[in-house]
Amino acid sequence: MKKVILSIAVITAFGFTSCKNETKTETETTTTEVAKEMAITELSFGVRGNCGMCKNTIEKSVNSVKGVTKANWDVEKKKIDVAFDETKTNAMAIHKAIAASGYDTEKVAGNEEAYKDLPGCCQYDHDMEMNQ
Ligand SMILES: [Cu+2]
Repeated sequence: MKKVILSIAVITAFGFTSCKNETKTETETTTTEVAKEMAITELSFGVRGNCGMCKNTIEKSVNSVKGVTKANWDVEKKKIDVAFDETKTNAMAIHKAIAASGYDTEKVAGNEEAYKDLPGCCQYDHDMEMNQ
């Protein structure tokens, strides 16, 4: 009878130990998975435009791109400063969004239909110097 009790005690002890080990391993795995970082990239490039209304339209089009965290177009320099999460979007997607709203960027020409729909004061000169 004593032998039986002893072996039960030994089995229980082993059971406890293996249980504890499993829990520890799981915790370590979870901690590793949480460690992910955002990759914010800042960029400036030329965009043609005339006035404050252009600024609104250009910045609105950039902010509509998912992953963009900053958009600031300079009316004097004809240049935009943007910041975006590299894991969600890229520079070309931002150039294309601006072009779709009717404005020329250094890399993509503005959509002509959208340009025609811009208010008269916003129909900038296509030969205008960018990134001054
Ligand atoms: Cu304008």
